[in-house]
Amino acid sequence: MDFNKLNYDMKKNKNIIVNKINYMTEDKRSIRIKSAVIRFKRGLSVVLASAMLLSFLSGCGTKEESTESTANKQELITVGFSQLGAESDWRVANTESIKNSLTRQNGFELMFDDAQQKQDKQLLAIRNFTQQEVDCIVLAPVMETGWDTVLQEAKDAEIPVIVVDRQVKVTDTALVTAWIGSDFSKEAKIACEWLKSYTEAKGIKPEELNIVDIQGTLGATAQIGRSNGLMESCGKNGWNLIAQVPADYTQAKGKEVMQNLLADHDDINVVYCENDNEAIGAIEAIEEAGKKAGTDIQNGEILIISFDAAHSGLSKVLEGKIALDVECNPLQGEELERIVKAVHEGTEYNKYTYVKEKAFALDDTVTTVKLDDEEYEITILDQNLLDRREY
Ligand code: GYE
Repeated sequence: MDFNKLNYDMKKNKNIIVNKINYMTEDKRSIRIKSAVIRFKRGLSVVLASAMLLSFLSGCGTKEESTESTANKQELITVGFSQLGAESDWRVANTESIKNSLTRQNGFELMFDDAQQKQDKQLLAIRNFTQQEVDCIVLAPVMETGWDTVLQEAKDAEIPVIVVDRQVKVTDTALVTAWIGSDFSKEAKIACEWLKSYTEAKGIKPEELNIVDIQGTLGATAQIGRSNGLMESCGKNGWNLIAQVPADYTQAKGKEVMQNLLADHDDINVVYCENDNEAIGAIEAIEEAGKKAGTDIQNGEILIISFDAAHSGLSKVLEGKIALDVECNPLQGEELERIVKAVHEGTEYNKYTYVKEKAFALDDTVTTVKLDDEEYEITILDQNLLDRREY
């Protein structure tokens, strides 16, 4: 076997592979990172070593089937996926989407770890994946900080790390190979601009709005973007922000927090829930307290804003109980698959990919909102749209 030729053919092949990303991206800075080349070199040495082994085995008259299955195994890209938990419908859909894309059929060997919303568990999972020398680590981080050491260990072991959903704050940005997720600040702006237009259209004065914010897990990018966006709008518009309480994105905590808020304040007329599960919990608390979730603030109804627009949340929109649901798209599997392959093969990909998102309401008082220079359309929900919802 001519190993020089094999080496040359593989290099040539690497250079002509073109990867196309059909997704909405904001950062057009396509990169070809060093670690991908290192991974490629590592792959190359594995192939060379196995080629030597194969030629030795075939000399010994070993059966064809066994050489074939060895080759098949080597083609699989091993991925360790540390998912932060299963706290919401969004999260379950995100896990499903990634599992459905990183399949053996698509060329992956996936190792999955659910950290039950605990960063310690995620740190452990990443260390395990690094020790097992996976080809790539995928991380959906519970919060932004605290990742430098484990990600440095992965980098030292030449393992690329792709972050999905929330972001990580690390001193060396090269610790993250790529990221896919949502623009949480933009989601908050859409929600607040809608509230501004809606209340103006109904003749409700800014100082009449008494808002409570049921926050997500503190320190998560989704929480930071959504809470900060609301605080800015309250300051700008003169709305009263009477309380901000975290509820970890779960229905049970959303309900408990809302019960306490209702006990402490009798003038709440807007509840800004940082995800659908919290909103569903809050609605339960509101109804159990004998109040009504709806849009008629002037007649005592409590207006609820939510994020995710999962099927469960949209059902509440259609019932008139969630006034606005801003979409956060969890279906990141296909894009992740493309990026993992590109990183592995050393072809081009975008470092940052933002997914596309909509916003849904039942009431058609507001059909567009203005975001800086962009006109953003509000989708008016109907049964047909709800029936077609994938998650
Ligand atoms: O909104 C929530 C989930 O980080 C975007 O986390 C994600 C959020 C999502 O648990 O439902």
